[in-house]
Amino acid sequence: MKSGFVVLAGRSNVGKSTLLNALIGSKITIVTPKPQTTRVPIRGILHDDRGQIVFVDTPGVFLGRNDALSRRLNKSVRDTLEGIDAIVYVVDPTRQPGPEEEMIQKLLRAADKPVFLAINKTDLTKQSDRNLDAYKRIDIGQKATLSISSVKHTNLNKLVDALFEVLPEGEKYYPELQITDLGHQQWIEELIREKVFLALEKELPYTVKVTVEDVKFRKNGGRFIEATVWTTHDRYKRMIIGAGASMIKKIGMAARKELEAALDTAVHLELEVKVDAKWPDKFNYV
Ligand SMILES: Nc1nc2c(ncn2[C@@H]2O[C@H](COP(=O)(O)OP(=O)(O)OP(=O)(O)O)[C@@H](O)[C@H]2O)c(=O)[nH]1
Ligand SMILES: [Mg+2]
Repeated sequence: MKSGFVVLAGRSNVGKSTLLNALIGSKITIVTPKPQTTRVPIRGILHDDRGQIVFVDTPGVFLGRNDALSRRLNKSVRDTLEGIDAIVYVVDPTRQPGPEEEMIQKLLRAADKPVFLAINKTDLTKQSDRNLDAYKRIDIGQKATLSISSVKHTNLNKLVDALFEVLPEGEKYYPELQITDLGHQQWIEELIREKVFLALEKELPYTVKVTVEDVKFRKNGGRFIEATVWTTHDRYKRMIIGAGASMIKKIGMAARKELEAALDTAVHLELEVKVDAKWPDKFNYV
């Protein structure tokens, strides 16, 4: 039996979370077209005849902002690289390599673990043609370079095969039926945060965190969920609520729809928007 921890690392927005979900075959971690979507390392567990791989989705390295939250997100990537067995370094050929790639490559070299370079989004041939060679030239002593598409599931089997080759023999870390370490409450918080990211423009999503205050199970099987959308300023609060509460209603509706589909039951979701200017300074990813 093989078992081990594999970290998915890379710049923001390259598709690490999409890859994690595709590898596990279930939506475990949230995905949006905006950078810094993932805020805490989230585990997805792949079970197979050969053993078990614990994949760790990490926040993307992002140098576009130098605030407390960004610094912690970047630090969390460094921390997850400790005590692991292998790394999948995910790159996105639809964008040119930038300073973030250099920073990540430095971290990966220092981690001194087996690395696989996964060139993602290869389904977007038109957009990626121009940069593909630059990514193929990357040499950080990787075991192999694979062209993949997380959306089309291209070559993901090859990636898993290659990972099993390098993982150590060992006992399972998680029971057979467990596919994530994310708790129910945190899952709901993340799902609402995804809808916030998708609905809000510009810097607004980065001022937001979500907490679930209460989940009640109703007699008929339905759920009553109370959650708070936190932001850092009163004027952001007004924008998140929107004219006639249109924005928060839109966010709530999208979140409720997905919660109902996933839980297969009626959901009553109450969202309140509150201000805590200090939350990004207090933010902790562990
Ligand atoms: N066409 C295509 N789009 C992809 C693929 N993988 C990811 N995407 C898209 O890329 C965007 C970013 O995906 P995420 O999975 O959130 O990226 P991430 O690396 O986890 O981003 P952070 O959490 O911000 O670091 C989303 O719009 C995805 O739908 C792929 O293989 N093909
Ligand atoms: Mg992510």
